[in-house]
Amino acid sequence: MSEFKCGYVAIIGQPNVGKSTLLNAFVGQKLAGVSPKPQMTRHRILGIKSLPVAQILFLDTPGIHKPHRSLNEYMMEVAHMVLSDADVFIFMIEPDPDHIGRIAHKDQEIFENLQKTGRPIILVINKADRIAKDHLLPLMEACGKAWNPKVIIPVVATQKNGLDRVEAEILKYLPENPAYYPDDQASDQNDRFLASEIIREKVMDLTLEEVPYSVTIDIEEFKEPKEEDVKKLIRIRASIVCEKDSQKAILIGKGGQMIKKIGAESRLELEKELGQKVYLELFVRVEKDWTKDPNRLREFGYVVD
Ligand SMILES: Nc1nc2c(ncn2[C@@H]2O[C@H](COP(=O)(O)OP(=O)(O)OP(=O)(O)O)[C@@H](O)[C@H]2O)c(=O)[nH]1
Ligand SMILES: [Mg+2]
Repeated sequence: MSEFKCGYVAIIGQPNVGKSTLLNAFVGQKLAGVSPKPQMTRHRILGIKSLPVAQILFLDTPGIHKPHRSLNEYMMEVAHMVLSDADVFIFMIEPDPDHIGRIAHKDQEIFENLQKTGRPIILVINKADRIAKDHLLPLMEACGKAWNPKVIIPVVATQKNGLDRVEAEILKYLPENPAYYPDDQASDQNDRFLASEIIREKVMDLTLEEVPYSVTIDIEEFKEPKEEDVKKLIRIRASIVCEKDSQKAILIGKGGQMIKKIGAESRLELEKELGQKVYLELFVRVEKDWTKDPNRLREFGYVVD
């Protein structure tokens, strides 16, 4: 009989390819924020999938991009740290409908960095629904020729298509180890983090240009309901922290419309994910240029440990 397996599988790729969507799909619950805009994920996010024969520890990472301020440097440090922690890589790319069968230069760079680690790479082409089937083949051929990966698996993460194949492939390379976590645990993050991730996701969706990239969420209070509380409300007080007064004005909106919308959408999703009623109090606060200030970054939890 083969031994139990457990190990870390890092999901690596350019911003916006669908890494967090895949993580959430594998674990079957929302752990990471997902956005149509790039650079949603800022931290390493662990998703635990327990099976009878193995425990797969997925690590979602910030999309690989060129840093241009301290916050982005932090994000790239996280991605690089995960490179050294992982036993197996899922290297995720997405097809470019305008350049059939062409590998992006940035993907070539990422692949070369992964290859240097000497660990197994499972190549996943996500968003296979975005192109015609006969356009997928030239890309698979180009990847096979350029990278000679162990396997190439087209998936549609939003529809959970192709995930079984990816899982079967992971199990081939996962090291023999006892489970690191209890089998009913889905992550090492708490509900406070989930709250900040969901609120920031709504800011990403509802605001434009530089605003989403200038925002962090400060959860000032997160109170579970007390025994005697008949309504069983989770009370959350949070601030959307931005960098400039002009951004604050946008986040509040005319007559407070924007912050109301962010609050209402966040509350609905929080209630769904936490399975409880939520009372959410939301504020906007300016902390000048916090994304460029290492001390402020640390205060807001952007710390590499
Ligand atoms: N059509 C299609 N869209 C997808 C698929 N997977 C993800 N998306 C969308 O792609 C966008 C980016 O998804 P994310 O999961 O946030 O991407 P990410 O790689 O984690 O992005 P960063 O955190 O910014 O690096 C979202 O709008 C998703 O809904 C897919 O299989 N098909
Ligand atoms: Mg992400």
